[in-house]
This record gives sequence, structure tokens and C-alpha cells, in this order.
Amino acid sequence: MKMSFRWYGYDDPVSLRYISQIPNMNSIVSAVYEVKPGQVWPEESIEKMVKECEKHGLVFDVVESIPVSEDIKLGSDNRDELIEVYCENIRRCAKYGIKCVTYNFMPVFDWTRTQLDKEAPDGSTSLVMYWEQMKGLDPLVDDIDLPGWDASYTKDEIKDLFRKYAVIGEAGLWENLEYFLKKVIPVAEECGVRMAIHPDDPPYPIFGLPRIITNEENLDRFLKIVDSPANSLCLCTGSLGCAATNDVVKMVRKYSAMDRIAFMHIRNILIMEDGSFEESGHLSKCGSIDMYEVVKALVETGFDGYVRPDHGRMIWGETGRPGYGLYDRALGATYINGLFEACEKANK
Ligand code: DNO
Repeated sequence: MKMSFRWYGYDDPVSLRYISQIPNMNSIVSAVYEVKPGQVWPEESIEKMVKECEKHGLVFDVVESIPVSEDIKLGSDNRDELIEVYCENIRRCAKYGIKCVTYNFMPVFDWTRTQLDKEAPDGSTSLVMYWEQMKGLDPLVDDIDLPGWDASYTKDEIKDLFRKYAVIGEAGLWENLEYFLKKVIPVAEECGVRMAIHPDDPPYPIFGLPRIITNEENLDRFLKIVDSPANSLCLCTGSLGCAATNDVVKMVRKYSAMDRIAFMHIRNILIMEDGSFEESGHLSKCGSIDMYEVVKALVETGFDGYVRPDHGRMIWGETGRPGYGLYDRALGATYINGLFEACEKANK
């Protein structure tokens, strides 16, 4: 496995220097942030990041994310143009050494949480989703403002998007995903990039928006659309794991054995009785996912893709981007390194 760390670019309060001090750190996971989604990434920006990482002994070889425009997900008239821009971005990334590109196909919003700084008894804070805080909200009537939701939409635009997704539904979203993959994956194959789709987070419909990258059956369906290692998963344990019906360890073992996991996001969550969840420390003991079994499954199936410690809590008084501080993610990386070392030695 290749250990990696997400870095939000030059404005990230976590410096590359600090990241490089984490034992076994190899790769930087980042993106070009200065252009809007749907635009071509300037080559100079990609090259500058590669060089900046090199200065710290790190490799910028994983992109997270090249965002997929709503018009592609909705199958609007202008999608071909947008898909062409997407393909051009893949080619440009490949030219500068990117091996893996992460993206998601979630309508309107990326992850959904109700609070980003829920304090635990030990004083650490983390992201949570409590059904109690969502109950009774209707996106077509209420002005919903959940933390982390894209502030660039006006309330009316959001309502309009909700209406459009209600019309296409899950079936339409699958069709549009298929259309996208059949254009994009051949380009990725040609330039040696593995596309890694991130599961929906959480993996069930929110406010009636269709969600399809959610469970084993749907992941099977997804992988069959284009049966190629270039069409792979970014298997996020925390996203899939917050549906109690998903057997994350089984999924990791199965898809890794098929060589269809390009990237692992490793984090733990604690599922509560009503299905709400809290992001916990990475250790198995802290949450609902058995991390030892996850890593063991990866090692026993010969996984050689990228791994990153995902979301950490905010600890030791650190402030910054929720989920993306240095300290708890570094603890996560160290824990994951330890699990790999033990499993690899046991597997010899
Ligand atoms: C959450 C991340 C996601 C991920 C995107 C990929 O912190 O794992 O935001 O980057 O879904 O497109």
C-alpha cells in the first residue's frame, strides 16, 4: 500500500512539511482549487503542486477530486462539452504523474452532516449526523442550511436541483453515470489513470435525492458498467460503514481481490441506535468498524493501492478545517501503518 494524506493546497493550515514528518508518508492527495468545477485545470497549477510536494519528499499522484458537474449527473444538453473538459483534466493530470483520480456521483451535495464540531466527553470534537436534527425538514419548503453544504447555490437553485433529481430518480442517475463512464474510462485507461468513485456519504437517500453508490449490489452493478481496473472504487470505510446493513470488511475483501479498489479511505464511525452516527477515532475499539479486519482483508488480497487516513477529530486544541486537522489524522496514519506491519508479517 502507499500511504497518503489529503492536503487542501497552499491555504491549508496543515503544511507539507508537517505531513512529510508522519512516518511512512508517500503521497499527497490534492486538487487544483483555483478554477471552478467544469473548467480546465491549468497545467502550470498541476506542475507547481507536483514540484511543491517534491520539495518535501512527497509525490502528488492522487487527485481528490475532479468534481462532476450537476449537468453531467442530470444528463443535461451541455453534458458532452463538460465531459470533454473532464477528460482533458484527466489527460493533464496523467501528464504530470497522477495515477488515481477520485470523484463522486452524489446529487447536489457531497457528504451530509448535521454538526461539524460535536464535543465528546474528552473535549475532542468531530462531525456527526443526528436524525433528530434532520427530522421534519423538507428541502422544497424549508431553507435548509446544513454545515458543509455548498454555499455557492442560492436557496432557489437548490430547490430547482431537488426538483430535477426527483424527475430523473435513481434510474436516470444510473443512466447518466453509465453515459459518463463510457466516455471517461477509455481516456483514463489510455493514460494510465485509475478512476476511483467515492461512495455516497451516508449511503442512503437524503431528503429524497437519489443515491446509487451505496451497497454491495450497487457497487457490483457499477463495476460491471465498464469492466476495467481504470473503473475502480475509492472504498471509504466510514461512508459505507454508516449503513449497518453494509458488511464493510466483506466488501473490502471482495473488491480488493478483484483488483477494483484504487484508493482506500480509512476512518471509523460509531452508529447509534436510531441510525445516526458520529465520526470516532480510527481505532476499532472507538467505533463500529473493525479496522484490523479491514487491513487484514487488504493485505491478504495483495492490495497495492493508495490508503489515506480519512477524517480525524479535532484534538489537542487544534483548529482548522473540520475533519482535516493534522493531529488526529496523523494518529490515524500511524495506527493504520501499525495494522499493516502486523498483518504483513503475519501473512508471510
Ligand atoms: C470527505 C471526502 C469526500 C470526497 C469526495 C470525492 O471528506 O471523502 O468529500 O473527497 O466525495 O469526490
